[in-house]
Amino acid sequence: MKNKVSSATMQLVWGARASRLQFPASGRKHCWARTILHCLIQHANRGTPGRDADGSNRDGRAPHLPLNRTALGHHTPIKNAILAAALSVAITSVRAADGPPKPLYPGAAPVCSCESLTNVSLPNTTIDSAAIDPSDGSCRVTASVTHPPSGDRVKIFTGLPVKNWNGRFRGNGGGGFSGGSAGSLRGPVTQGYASGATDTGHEGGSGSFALDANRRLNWQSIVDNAYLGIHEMTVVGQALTESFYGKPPRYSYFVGGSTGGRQGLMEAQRYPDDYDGIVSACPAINWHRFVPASLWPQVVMNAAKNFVPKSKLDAATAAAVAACDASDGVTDGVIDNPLRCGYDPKSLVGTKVGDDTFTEADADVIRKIWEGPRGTGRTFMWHGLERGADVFAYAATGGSPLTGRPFSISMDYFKYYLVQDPKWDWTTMTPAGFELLWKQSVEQYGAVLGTDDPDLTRFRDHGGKVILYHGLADQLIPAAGTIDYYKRVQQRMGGAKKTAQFARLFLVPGVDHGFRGAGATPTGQMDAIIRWVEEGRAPEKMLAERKDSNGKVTRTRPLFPYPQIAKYKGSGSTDDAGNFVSRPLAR
Ligand SMILES: [Ca+2]
Repeated sequence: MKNKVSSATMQLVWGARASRLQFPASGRKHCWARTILHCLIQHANRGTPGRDADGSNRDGRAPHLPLNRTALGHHTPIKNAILAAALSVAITSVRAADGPPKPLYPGAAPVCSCESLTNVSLPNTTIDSAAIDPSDGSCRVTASVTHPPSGDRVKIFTGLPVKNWNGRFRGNGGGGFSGGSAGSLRGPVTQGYASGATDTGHEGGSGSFALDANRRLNWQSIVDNAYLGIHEMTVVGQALTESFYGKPPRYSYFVGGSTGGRQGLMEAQRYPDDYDGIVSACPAINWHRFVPASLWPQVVMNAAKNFVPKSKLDAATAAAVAACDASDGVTDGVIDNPLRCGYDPKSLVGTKVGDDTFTEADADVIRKIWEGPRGTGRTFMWHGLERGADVFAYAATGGSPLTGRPFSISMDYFKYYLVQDPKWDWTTMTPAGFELLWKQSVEQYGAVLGTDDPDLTRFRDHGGKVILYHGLADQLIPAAGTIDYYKRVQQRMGGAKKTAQFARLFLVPGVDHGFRGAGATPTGQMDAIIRWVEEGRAPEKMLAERKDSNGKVTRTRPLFPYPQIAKYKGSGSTDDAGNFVSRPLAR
């Protein structure tokens, strides 16, 4: 909340409150007196650029995205399950290694009852309920925000610890097309955070909200999901926090992976005063490019009339790992720098994979998947999956004979956002048609969903800090897109050193979209961002851990800020982070 309103406005507000608004002289204090203050703050915040009256976005900036369970039903049950699980792990991994942070206001206690928060008044906002959650004793508030004249309804969930509030607000992100859920509040609230989440205007993980009943684009829903919902959640959540404790959160943090990672960077780009610290894991930025690009493997297989079975895809991935594993100095099943691995699957041609034989046509499909989509004249469209990542996530097949099972989020995006036909048959699309729709996506949704604006000046000047991290075997969002974005931030923000003063990217070898795999999983991100924001201690490295099935740590590795990467020094245990040093990542 700090720095959100000018000091003059603040003085006016506090002055008004002191002179005209009084808490009841006896009994439990009520929250209504805080309401006026928050109305004014809300109005100040709503001035943030972003949306015209018709709901369209014209300011050239970008906001948010998602990856979650989707409603492709029979098309993609397996991938949906993988994705949902991966996202849950990704987000959990942000929490797991961190203990509760130290309280900023020791002894802080509510100044009013939980139930009285229903009296808080905010513009275009209805407080639907406020009650103690019996399972954890926290105060849970559900609110709805609308944007007249639209009849949209963005649901906002806020959790407020009755005891041991640590003085901070934490916003939590969603996954896939899901903006978020109340379920994400439990962990942060237990650690003493006032915490918020939102459905960004629709329930579930389908992208169908983008179309109305007449198959026209529902721009209000698109914009709510893209960026408005998260901002509203932040404004309402911070206001409720101040109402409940009688003081605003001293610091605010946003944490999310995948779509949540995009939501965090969207906040930094579009609403730079909302948060002091952002943890952005495997962010689904570049949405307008990477989401349509994720259909490319199916387009390739469909055009070649060669749907490659999972066994052959896995064989190619294993062969690539075998070929490039040792080049980083440690044979551990991990390609530390897949950007340098040029393994060609031609060496597999003629070999047996189960009862099948790997063919030149199979090799050609896999080459094109790794290369990524290319247009007319082989022009670059987007990055492919890195060697070592699970190719099946994009190139899933099933049935007999084999047919394609496109990635559900990509499929929804094509059907609802691009083609505007829920019954669209993707198999009728040629590579040329794919290129046209990809270009449409870039032009139509770049400023809305792309979240690739490298200008973080306002966020930096606000004092904001952001930690990004991305698995180098991510099977759903190629890390190369995040590297591209970070390099663009460096160029825009005055170079590598100046950028590192407020934004750092950590690449994580050998882990997927859920930060699982042969590599080690990052830990301590929340502690790191708090230290950076509150103590000015920038993260020089982070620790990644690999655990066995009993939870025992069997390997540690350091992670260094891009463009540095950990390199084995040549002696000592390769399972001990102490035996690795920082070296520049080569491309
Ligand atoms: Ca290796």
